[in-house]
Order: sequence, then C-alpha cells, then structure tokens
Amino acid sequence: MRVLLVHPSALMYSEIYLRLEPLGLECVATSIRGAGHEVRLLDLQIFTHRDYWRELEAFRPQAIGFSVNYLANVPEVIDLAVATRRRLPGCFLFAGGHSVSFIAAEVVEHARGALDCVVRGEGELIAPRLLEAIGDARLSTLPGVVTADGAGPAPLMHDDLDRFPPARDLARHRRKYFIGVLDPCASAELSRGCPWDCSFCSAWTFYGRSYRKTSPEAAAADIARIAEPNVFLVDDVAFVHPEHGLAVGRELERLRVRKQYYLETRCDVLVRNREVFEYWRRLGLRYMFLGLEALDEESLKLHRKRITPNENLRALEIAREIGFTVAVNIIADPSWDERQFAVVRDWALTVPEIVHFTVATPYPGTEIWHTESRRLTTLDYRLFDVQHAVLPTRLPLARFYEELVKTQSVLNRKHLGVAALRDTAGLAFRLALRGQTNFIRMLWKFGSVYSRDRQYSDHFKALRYSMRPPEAHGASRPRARDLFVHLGAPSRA
Ligand code: B12
Ligand code: SF4
Repeated sequence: MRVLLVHPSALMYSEIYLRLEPLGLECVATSIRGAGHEVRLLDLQIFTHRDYWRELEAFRPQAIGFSVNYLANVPEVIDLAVATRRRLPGCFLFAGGHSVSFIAAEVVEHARGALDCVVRGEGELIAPRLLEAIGDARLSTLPGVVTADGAGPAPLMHDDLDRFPPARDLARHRRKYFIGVLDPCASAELSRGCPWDCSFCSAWTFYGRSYRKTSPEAAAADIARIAEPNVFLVDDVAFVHPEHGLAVGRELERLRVRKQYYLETRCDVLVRNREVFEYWRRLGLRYMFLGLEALDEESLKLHRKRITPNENLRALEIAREIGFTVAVNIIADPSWDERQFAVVRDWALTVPEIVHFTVATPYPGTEIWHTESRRLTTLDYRLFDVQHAVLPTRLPLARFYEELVKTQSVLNRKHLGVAALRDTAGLAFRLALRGQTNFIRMLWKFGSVYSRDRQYSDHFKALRYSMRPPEAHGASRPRARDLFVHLGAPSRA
C-alpha cells in the first residue's frame, strides 16, 4: 500500500529559533515500511500546502497519516483531512501523536467522517495492524484506535526502543532542520518518558509515568548513521540514569563519532549527575535547555517541580563551570502584572543564560486541565501553544502581550543584539559559505513573529473547531491512572 505520513506546519516558537525533524513520524514510517508498504513523508514545517496537493497527485497515496503532537495544529489537520477526503474519497485518513491522544474522540467528531480514525499512544506497533484492518469492522477494536463507532482497548507501548530506528532517509530537505547555531541539526532519542509528574506537563501522563531507554549500542549506532554534524536529543529529561548516558558516550567514542549536541534536562539531574554531563561536554555537548519554570519556592511547588530555587541556581552554576550554553524556561502566569514581568526581566538580564518564556496553559493531558479553577477564556486550539494566554489575564489582554513581548525582546536583544552578533558573526559567515542560512535568517525574524498586535489579534480569529472544555473546572486532583494514555507494562506484540 502507498502510505503518506504528514507533519503539520510550524507553530510560532519554531518560526524563529528552530525547526526539527519529525522523529515520531520517522519511527512510525520504519514500522510501516517493515510491513512491506511504500512510505513517503511530507513535513509542512518545510513544505507548503500546495506541495501537499502536488504530492497527492504524484504519489496517489492509499492511506495518509497525520501527526498531531501539538494541540495548536488540530484545526490545520482537520481542514486538510476534510479537503483530502473530497479529492481522494477512497483514501484511508488517520491521525496520531501526543496531543491528539488525549482528545481522540473529540477530533473524530470535529472531522465529521473525514478522519477514519485517531490512533492514541505510540504508533510503531499499531500502525501496520491498522493498515491491515482497513475496510474491516475490527478497526475500532484495535488497541488505541478510536473511530466514530467506538474505541478499542488501551494503546500498545513497545518494550524495545531499538526496534524502530527513525527512517531519516524519508525526511526531504534535511538541511532545513536546525536549532540556533546548530545548523543543520538532526534529532535522536536515547530514552522515552519521564518519571516525574509536574502538574503543567503531559510528557509523563502520555507514557503512564514509565521511562524506557535505548541500548547504548543501538543509540550510538543510530547517531553514527546521522549525516548532520549536530544532533538534538529529544529525550524529555536527558541522563536520568547516568550509567546509561556514560555507556552511550563510550559507544560513541568507540565508533569515533564526533558531533555537537543539544539536550533538555532537569536542574536536579544536572546537579546529581554532574560527571555524565562533564563527560558529554568532551564528546561535543554544547547547549542545553533547563526547565527552571519559576524563581520562587511557592510557584515551584504549585508546578510540582519537586525542586528548590537553590537547586535550580546550583544547576546554573554547574552548567557555567562545565562551559555549557544554557537556555532556561520561565512560565509566565496570566495573573502577572508589570511588576512581576519586571522582576523576571531584571533577573534575566543579570544571568548569562538565554531566558525563554512560556505562558501557563492548562491543556488536555495535564493535571491542571482538571484542577485549574480559573475559567478558560478561549476554546480555540490554535491558542493552546504556550505562547498565548488562555486564562484570564490580570492586565488587559493587550497589555499582557505588550509586557510579554517587551520581556522577550529585551532578552532576545541580549543574545542577538549588536554585541552578541559580533561574537557570532564569524560563525554566521562560515554557515553562509556552506549555504546554511537558517541561523542567519533567525537573527532577523524576531520582530515579525513576536508582536503584541499579532498575539492579541489571534484571539479574534473566527473559531471553527471548539475544544471540549474540562468537565468541571477547579476539580480535585485526578487519579494519575485516569490521566494516562498508556496503561500497564510495555509489550512486544
Ligand atoms: C522534541 C520536542 C519538541 C521539538 C519538536 C520536534 C518535532 N519537529 O516534532 C521542538 C523543540 C521543536 C518542540 C517545540 C515545541 N513543543 Co515540544 N516536545 C518535544 C518532546 C520533548 C519530544 C517529542 C519527540 O520527538 N518524541 C520522540 C518521538 C519518537 O515521539 P513522538 O513524536 O511523540 O511520536 C510518537 C507518538 O506520538 C506517535 N505518533 C506521532 N505522530 C504520529 C502520527 C501517526 C499517524 C501515528 C499513528 C502515530 C504518531 O508515534 C510516535 C512513535 O511512537 C515532547 C514531549 C514528549 N514526550 O512527547 C514535547 C511536547 C510535544 N512539546 C510541547 C510543546 C508545548 C512545544 C511548543 C509549543 C513549546 C513552545 N515553547 O512553544 C513548541 C511547538 C513546536 C512546533 N510544532 O512548532 C508539548 C505539547 C503540548 C501540546 N499539548 O500541544 C510536549 C508534550 C511537552 C510537554 N512538556 O508538555 N518540541
Ligand atoms: S516538565 Fe519535565 S520533569 Fe516535569 S513531567 Fe514534564 S518532562 Fe518530566
């Protein structure tokens, strides 16, 4: 069967700082190809909708699978499915991915027959079985599969992360993938899941708080196959188990792999496992993202980060001592006024780290989706991208965005201003000589992407698909199992 896998367009944040390969779709592609199907992949972060229609003409797919890792992409994917259904009525259309797993039935409903099903959870084990069951009444009885007729049992989670290495050969125009100065940049994963349980995050609820690792040999072999000089490690929290990080590193040394790496981890993991980070610094780890989230104890408790402000600060010191370039995230609450923005701005200007902001957003799959007592001000999926305020703001909404954008632009100037540009000019020039212009373009794009007016006016776009709101806002803490997509132990099926 001819199968096309599609990743939707980039969201706001990715328009500037990064664009990364659709690793999840590439893993699903490996499993589908393994079952004998012909697979193509189209990434709309790079290609346009016009390219999508051309691809349909040229490839004539018999099945199309859309990736919906991000809530904000839901309307785009439904619109594409509806239009595709009109052009290719016989084609089997399905969607899967992180966010859609929490709202599968409502998305099937929105699509009004345009999507044959939504697949919850990991795609590797179920995708080939799904294709086999097309046209069969068994479809809605498959694990994780939700159709208009009903839903199958809990989705399957596989027990061997080595089994479906990403089909990177399917991602076209790979030179378009980058993160900051790591241009071009590929992605890889060493582990899946997160054992913590932060109240604002759905990484742990998706995998039922499980944590799985690749074998050091397979992880290193996968990275060794990557052509790009830079690698983004997509793990939710890198090096939770230091011995695993050390073992992967030793394998990379044995294979003489030399690359630059970017990863994301927790501050306490860095403090506790300093030696593995030092070792990876020698292997080429240069950049890391630390989810600081808040500067004060009370907010950290509210987010259930299970960490203290002192541990956070200690992690920043360690990262500086080792010589990493660090980006940190702070969650801006819609209740912030000018004073709170100013406090964070002042702090951010005193530290060498790159400081990013996300806006506190309850979304399906998170605990705060159920417990947040403030009423949502919008049910527009497109605004659930952690860059918009979906809860009531204390400041008038336009003022809130003005403060947010002002803070972001002060911090942006700190790193991309004239002085910083002097430091990066040589690098930008060398990249340009090699035809790599993603990083250089990024330097000039901030003003066109982050603007008070753009963010504010996004709230007044016509609402086509309305999210199903939480059943009771301000409800008590739900049982963890009721939040999980994956239940129970990994399987081999
Ligand atoms: C790497 C990553 C990124 C990368 C994106 C890489 C990419 N091009 O997809 C970057 C850094 C760019 C990124 C950015 C953002 N991210 Co992000 N990201 C992740 C992270 C840590 C891992 C994703 C990943 O690659 N996993 C590994 C692969 C193998 O797994 P996977 O993609 O989930 O795919 C599997 C299944 O989902 C499924 N599947 C996926 N697609 C399909 C399709 C079909 C048809 C089927 C059947 C199955 C299927 O099968 C795959 C294999 O098992 C997740 C957390 C997580 N654990 O998922 C957050 C996460 C997805 N991101 C999140 C957020 C909020 C963002 C941002 C909005 C943040 C921001 N500050 O603006 C941006 C927006 C990105 C955009 N689209 O433009 C949230 C999602 C929130 C939401 N509900 O919408 C998550 C869950 C993190 C969190 N803590 O809550 N992100
Ligand atoms: S924020 Fe980080 S540590 Fe907390 S649950 Fe999500 S991935 Fe895990």
